[in-house]
Amino acid sequence: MKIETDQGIYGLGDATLNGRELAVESYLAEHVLPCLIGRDPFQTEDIWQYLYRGAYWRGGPVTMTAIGAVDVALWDIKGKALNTPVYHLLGGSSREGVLVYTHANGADISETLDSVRKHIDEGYLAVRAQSGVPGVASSYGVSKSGKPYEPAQRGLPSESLWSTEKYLNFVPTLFEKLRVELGPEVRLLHDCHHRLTPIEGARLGKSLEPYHLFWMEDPCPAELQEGFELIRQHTTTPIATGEIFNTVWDAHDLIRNQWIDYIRMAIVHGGGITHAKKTADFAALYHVRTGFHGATDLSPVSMAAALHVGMAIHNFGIQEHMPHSALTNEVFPHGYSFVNGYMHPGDGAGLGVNIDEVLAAKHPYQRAYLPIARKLDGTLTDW
Ligand code: CS2
Ligand code: MG
Repeated sequence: MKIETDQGIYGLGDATLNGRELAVESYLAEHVLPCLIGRDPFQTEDIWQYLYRGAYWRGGPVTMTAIGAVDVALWDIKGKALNTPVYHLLGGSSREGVLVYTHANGADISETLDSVRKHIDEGYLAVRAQSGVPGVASSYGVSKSGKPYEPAQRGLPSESLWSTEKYLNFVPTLFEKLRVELGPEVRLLHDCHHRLTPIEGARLGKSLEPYHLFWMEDPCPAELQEGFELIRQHTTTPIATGEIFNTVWDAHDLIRNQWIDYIRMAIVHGGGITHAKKTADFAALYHVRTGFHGATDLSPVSMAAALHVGMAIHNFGIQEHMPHSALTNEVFPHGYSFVNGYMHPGDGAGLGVNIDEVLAAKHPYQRAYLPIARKLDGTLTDW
């Protein structure tokens, strides 16, 4: 999304919501943008409160992604108007660079090991490992086409089958092999993608303790925040959750009870930089660090915003980095960079990202859906 000022400065925001993009576009075009005409773009706090409280119907992914898009664009404008990178406005640089992790996956343990090794050779110090599970036709996070993993597909939602039992028996063997082959240094992460019950998450966390994961992500759906207390009672494997959260209230109990170690709420889906900073500051009181979502369904605008916040806040943990395609990077030229496992947002004014609207127009939106998942007996479950 692009917001233009009458001074000729424009800011970019990211309004993507994988599989529900048009809902956000309509919310912005029909309900939000008319209210922005004539406002002072420097008033990020008042505009955030206006869009959040003024809507009456508050929260949720569509609303908060729309607010996030506006907010990020306004911070971009602010930085450009002051000729300074956004992170300077958030506290300046608290670190040399932003530690990132990327995604490795394979059809089996051997392929996954090769994929982790490839990313280590590329310079990553932290790698998420997802593998095909024997007896499960298509496991989460495993590319089917040999191309980088991207879950959304054209046409109606595809259906995949899932077996928690096979998964729980398999995953410890994956990380045992990775540790034996790669040693203790590389930070290994794993995403359960909301598929377990709390006690199953506790079992998995306990079984992974010998392999010292950097984190076990989304062990179970987080609507029931106290479900994470049960996991916490059984395992020291660090826990990350929150990529589908939209406000700090979705994580309030998780954070204040220290039931998690990393909060993943994406800047774009969590109300933008204004709310991400407040959420991070609240999390800092409870030793909870950030691990913002950064999959390829979030644009380079989102990536840049996450890097600016990651540079400035004290309780930064790690940043997800699934590199975008060459075409996406061509549409969104940017100043951020990756060197030896760390990223830096660059020191250009604002976010340091631009958009080639002519090139973008050559790739019109095509509706795509995230898959759904069913257990082997056909019961619908969390994808
Ligand atoms: C995943 C995401 O990156 C992650 O941790 O959970 O890839 C998620 O599946 C997608 O963002 C969904 O659009
Ligand atoms: Mg995830």
